[in-house]
Amino acid sequence: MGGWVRAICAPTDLLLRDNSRRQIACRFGEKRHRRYTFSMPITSILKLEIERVSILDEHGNYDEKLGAGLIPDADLVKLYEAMSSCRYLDEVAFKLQRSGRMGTYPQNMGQEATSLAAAYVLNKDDWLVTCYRENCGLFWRGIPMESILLHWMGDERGNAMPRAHFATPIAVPIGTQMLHAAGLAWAAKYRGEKQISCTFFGDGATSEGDFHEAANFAANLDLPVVFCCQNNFWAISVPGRIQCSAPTVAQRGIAYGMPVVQVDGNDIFACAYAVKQAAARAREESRPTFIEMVTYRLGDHTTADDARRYRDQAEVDVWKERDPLLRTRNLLERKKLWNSSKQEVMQARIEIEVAAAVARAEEIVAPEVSDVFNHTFAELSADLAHQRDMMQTHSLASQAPVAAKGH
Ligand SMILES: Cc1ncc(C[n+]2csc(CCOP(=O)(O)OP(=O)(O)O)c2C)c(N)n1
Ligand SMILES: [Mg+2]
Repeated sequence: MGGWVRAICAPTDLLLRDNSRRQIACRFGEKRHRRYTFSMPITSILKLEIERVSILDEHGNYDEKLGAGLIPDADLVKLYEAMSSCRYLDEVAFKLQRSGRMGTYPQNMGQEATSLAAAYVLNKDDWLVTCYRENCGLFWRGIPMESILLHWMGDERGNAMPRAHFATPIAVPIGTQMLHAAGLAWAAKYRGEKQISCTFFGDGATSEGDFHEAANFAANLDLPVVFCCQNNFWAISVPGRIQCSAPTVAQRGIAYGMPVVQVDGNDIFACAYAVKQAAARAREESRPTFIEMVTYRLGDHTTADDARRYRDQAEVDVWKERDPLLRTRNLLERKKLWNSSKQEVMQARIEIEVAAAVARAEEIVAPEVSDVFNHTFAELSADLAHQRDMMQTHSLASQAPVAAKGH
């Protein structure tokens, strides 16, 4: 683009600016016609870089520097045992469903390291706001195994998370829990407490409106939230590339103005590293962080699914090699902290623990039908009390209806 500009100069040498903000010098009184060329260089206003953290990879490489002081050896043994017992519960739960003793169940297999790492590095009173593949982190917090079993057996008492564990009930409606996490963090900030919240969700959940609302609130209001996205590449049968065109899920966090990082989600060290940093940022600066934890579910989406219908066994086989349990065990063995006899002893103990949890879940006394009324309101209204009482009789006519109040 270009054109002509007519410049009549002022008493002193002066500088005129043409439309393109180019400076034209001329002397007093001089009439000039100058040929000029617009020059509007395109500038870069934002350059993005996303860091990826890996500390213990599937080949056994371990970064001593990044891993220093992160997980002491004694704790690593406990974390490995926790992942192993969670994995065994998964196997048992699958069989319970197949034998008609439990409803639909989503196996956690392959994703154990993510939530466990978070539960390990967070304070015990930081909120853990999960969806349905975070059993390992919940157990580490102290949620009893039978709670999870009861939930999937359709017994709501499984969702009554003891208040002391600062965990919210399992969230099956995709995405809802991220908003709860933002709300809990907002409440803590409002009260001047140092408590933060850490929420888990899948890659598919980042395509839900709830994610965008939660992320926007958290970033705008400076809320202490750690967003942990478990990118397992699938939302049931929908591959990630169909529901998100961006090369990383992490950049969805950048869009809302929060720091992001991608980690190897099958590496318990990398997950712990990222959550620790994010938790410090949340606590000290009251800022949210988005962590993309790249992982893989080795099982079907749930027991109602057959993943063989939409994904190749070759893909599953690659991820079996990257199993978080396998690589943690290999590291422990290299450090002479683990061997096959310890494995056998642990396995025997786990089998007893899981069997006891199954027994507790199956032997729980059936709830009263009236519980549906008794635990919904602090004070039951007259018409609801009437409904409850009528429900317990065999005849609708056996009691006179109470006059409805207010409507
Ligand atoms: C609001 C809502 N929509 C749809 C579903 C059905 N649904 C259950 S799981 C799922 C996919 C979730 O994928 P992702 O968030 O990646 O989690 P993943 O199961 O892979 O861990 C869908 C669509 C649901 N539970 N809730
Ligand atoms: Mg997914």
